[in-house]
Amino acid sequence: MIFNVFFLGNAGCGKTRLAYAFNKWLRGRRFKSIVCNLDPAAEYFPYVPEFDIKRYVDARKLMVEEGLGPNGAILSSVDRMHKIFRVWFNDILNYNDVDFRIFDTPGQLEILLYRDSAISIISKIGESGRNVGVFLVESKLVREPVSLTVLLMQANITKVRLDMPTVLVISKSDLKLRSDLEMLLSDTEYLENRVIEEGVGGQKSAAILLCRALAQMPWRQRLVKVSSLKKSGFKSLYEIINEALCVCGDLT
Ligand SMILES: Nc1nc2c(ncn2[C@@H]2O[C@H](COP(=O)(O)OP(=O)(O)O)[C@@H](O)[C@H]2O)c(=O)[nH]1
Ligand SMILES: [Mg+2]
Repeated sequence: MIFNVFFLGNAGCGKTRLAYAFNKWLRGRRFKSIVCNLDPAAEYFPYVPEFDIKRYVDARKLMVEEGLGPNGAILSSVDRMHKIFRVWFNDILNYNDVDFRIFDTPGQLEILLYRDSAISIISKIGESGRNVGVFLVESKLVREPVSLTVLLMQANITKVRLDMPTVLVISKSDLKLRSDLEMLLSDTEYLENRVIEEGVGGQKSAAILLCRALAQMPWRQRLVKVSSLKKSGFKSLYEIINEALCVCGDLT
């Protein structure tokens, strides 16, 4: 069974670097793995992906051809990717003896969340293997409890929209982390108390309500931290991906 691993998260959270570094790590452990770029607007890769959607749909070219702005071109690209799915997906299917396909996704997470064509692409890919999402949360955005609360909510929304098992992973862990991060992630009451103590202004009361909603849908998983820079945490990432797809479903 092939694992389709989707790296998800906000622009700049480290998806592209991790796709490259994790792929290399997997290969070093004798797994067969490929990287597939699904970002039609990707400008630069630290690697040459085995599959690049830009060979079929290139947002920059669409800007010129259709007289669109950058955002319009990305939206139009995703719709086009959906329309010609079979054409490009065959290229990926040609790598039929792999264990992992790593999908690097568009910088703008909202395209995946709110565009039906993007959701449909992910679901069609899932017919060829087992989909798992890795939602990356950047270390510097989790130093402050209100920001962490919002990101946790976003991770939940992503899981609901994309309808696949999803794990939460802290990226860029070589940068400073809060010492109570594990508690913040595993105990919503503790998170709420930190929001009350550390939050400011009007956002605080709304964040408290979000914490209470999160208490109904907590991330029951252990803390996984990765750094593409230091090449650390990849074994934990590999293990949690496996566990997310295992029938037992226990990620603690
Ligand atoms: N310190 C540190 N920086 C990183 C790491 N991974 C990525 N970055 C930096 O974060 C920025 C965005 O990374 P990128 O992989 O392009 O993010 P993406 O937009 O999610 O694909 C780049 O400047 C990277 O060099 C990491 O593990 N540690
Ligand atoms: Mg990227």
